[in-house]
Amino acid sequence: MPHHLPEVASTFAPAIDGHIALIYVVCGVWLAAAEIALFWALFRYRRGASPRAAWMPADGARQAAWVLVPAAAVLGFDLFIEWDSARVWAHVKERTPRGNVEVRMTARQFGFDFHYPGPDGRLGTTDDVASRELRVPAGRIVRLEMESADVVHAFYVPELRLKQDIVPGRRIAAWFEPTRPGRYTIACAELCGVAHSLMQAPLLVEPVEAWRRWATQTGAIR
Ligand SMILES: [Cu+2]
Repeated sequence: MPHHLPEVASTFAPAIDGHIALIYVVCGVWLAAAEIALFWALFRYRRGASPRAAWMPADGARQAAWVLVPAAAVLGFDLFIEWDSARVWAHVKERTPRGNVEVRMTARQFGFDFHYPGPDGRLGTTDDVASRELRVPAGRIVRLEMESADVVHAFYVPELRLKQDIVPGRRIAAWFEPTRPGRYTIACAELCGVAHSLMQAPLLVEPVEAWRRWATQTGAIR
């Protein structure tokens, strides 16, 4: 895994890192090949080592192949990256699984509020339990229902490799399965006003038992 990326704390993070690595490798190989060819040509055809340049027509299939074959190869690699990207995207964004824990999150200038279903087990009812931090159990699927109270915000936790815009007037679902207990920072990743850079909330990932104790004590879940 590329070591310059933040620590990995969700089940789909390795797939996203793998996709980034694939882009590095494909682009890196082409960059190296192009630079090697360039410097080879500079050296091979340096002044004094080769005959004088002369104009020649280049309208045959053989000459066109010099352009068309590399272009087709680049297109092929591009489609391969697209295919891998679509695969990862579908896993992270399109197939939202049912959550073991469901939380409603409201973004507003300049913070995030969280609501747990409460004793009746249903979101959007009067017994919902409010929280200023997102507390979730490790190894369980968390499903977020996200809303904005004012402008466009974005939920972003680099360690989860999860970023999702939150658009006023829409309820947008996102999911993740945290793998590693710890304290992380939820940041807003959409310029949303003067205090945008201060818009944060804590994400606390706890071992299942510790989380369950908190959840039953506060009545956050049934
Ligand atoms: Cu914001």
